[in-house]
Amino acid sequence: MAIDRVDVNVTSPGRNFVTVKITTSDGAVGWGDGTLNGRELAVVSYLRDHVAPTLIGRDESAIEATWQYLYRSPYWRRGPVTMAAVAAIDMALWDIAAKKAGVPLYQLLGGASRTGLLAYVHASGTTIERLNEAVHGYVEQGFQAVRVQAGVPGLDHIYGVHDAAPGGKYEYEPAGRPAAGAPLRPTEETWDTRAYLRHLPAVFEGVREEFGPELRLLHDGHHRMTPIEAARLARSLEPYDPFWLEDCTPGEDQSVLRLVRQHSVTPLAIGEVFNSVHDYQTLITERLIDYVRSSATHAGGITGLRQIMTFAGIYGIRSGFHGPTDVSPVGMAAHLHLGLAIHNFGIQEYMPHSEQALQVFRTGYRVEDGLLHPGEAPGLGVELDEEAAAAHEYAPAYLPVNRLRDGTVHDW
Ligand code: CS2
Ligand code: MG
Repeated sequence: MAIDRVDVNVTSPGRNFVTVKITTSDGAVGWGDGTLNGRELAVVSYLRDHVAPTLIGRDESAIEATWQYLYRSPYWRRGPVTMAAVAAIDMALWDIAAKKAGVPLYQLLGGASRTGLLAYVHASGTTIERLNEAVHGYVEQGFQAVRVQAGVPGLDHIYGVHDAAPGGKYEYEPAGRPAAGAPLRPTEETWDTRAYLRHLPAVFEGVREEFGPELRLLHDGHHRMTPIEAARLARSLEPYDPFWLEDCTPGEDQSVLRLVRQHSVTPLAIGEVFNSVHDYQTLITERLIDYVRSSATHAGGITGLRQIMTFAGIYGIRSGFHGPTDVSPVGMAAHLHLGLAIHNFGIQEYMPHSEQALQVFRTGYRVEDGLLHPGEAPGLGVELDEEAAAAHEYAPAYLPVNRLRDGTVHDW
């Protein structure tokens, strides 16, 4: 059998998603996620103009060979656009392979290593009190791990920090759409690292006091610190037993984490902006991190992410796959199947998609007592409803720009 069609779907049920549909000559269909937040159309063009035409007629079961063909043959390797495109094709081919075998994908990846995947959810609040209210809502639902982000006195707004709406409904959407008639530009936010470093230990103290020692607490530093600032933060959080500190420095300079490690035993997680195993070489071989944050969607699909996890496993480093709402339900399913199968699973980020998105993507995965499971449907277990998707036209949206108080563009 062979690949007959490669279609690229762009839909925007509340936010943008790029989805590949591969159809084979015997009528099998597979879905893959290629969503790259704020740069979606670059991936669409890469797929439609440069990838799809080269795949027609290829054996759809040759997944590894197709991955290598897409990775090596264009000469220009890696990069987020390329690897999101490779990811979408790779997921769709794995989806087809598992559907043809009549099994959920995790069975092809080695079978289940556990009964469910420990999930962490996002709680935030402009004050510690509001944050604790949000955490309570999740604990009541049975979640055992929560990422805590809070407002900082003196800063108007911080990325990822919102108060839950009355009734506990919590919507988090990282990319912003300009108001009607406004110029198409990212919004701007102001950042002050000193104020943040002073305040964050009090946030952890406030949450620990309220919830006791058992609840796992995570925090995302969003690449905003220098190495010495990151070391200070990691050390100052130690009394509150953090599960991890994520993206404490910009990840591209791998060696800076040596300095953070010299000063702290707070576990570190990094990699949501990485797109290949090579981005992790120093981090993994020197054991500078504890958790791999990549997503299948941005790191070459199941094949790419599995390479990273095999390498990480040799060094005892575990998974913490990126699971924001900008990874579509198809990408999320890929994480659940891979996470269920690999030995070195750690934790799975779980930011539930909106009702609107879930009317377009029909999912079979579930969460029970804070544990995720991909379900038993053959393949990935997620289907795109193309008719429902067609009702939501693409609308550009951008992640914000972060500036210091004097206007200097800052990392985030
Ligand atoms: C965040 C993401 O989930 C996370 O840890 O860092 O929300 C991230 O900001 C978005 O994926 C950016 O598109
Ligand atoms: Mg993050």
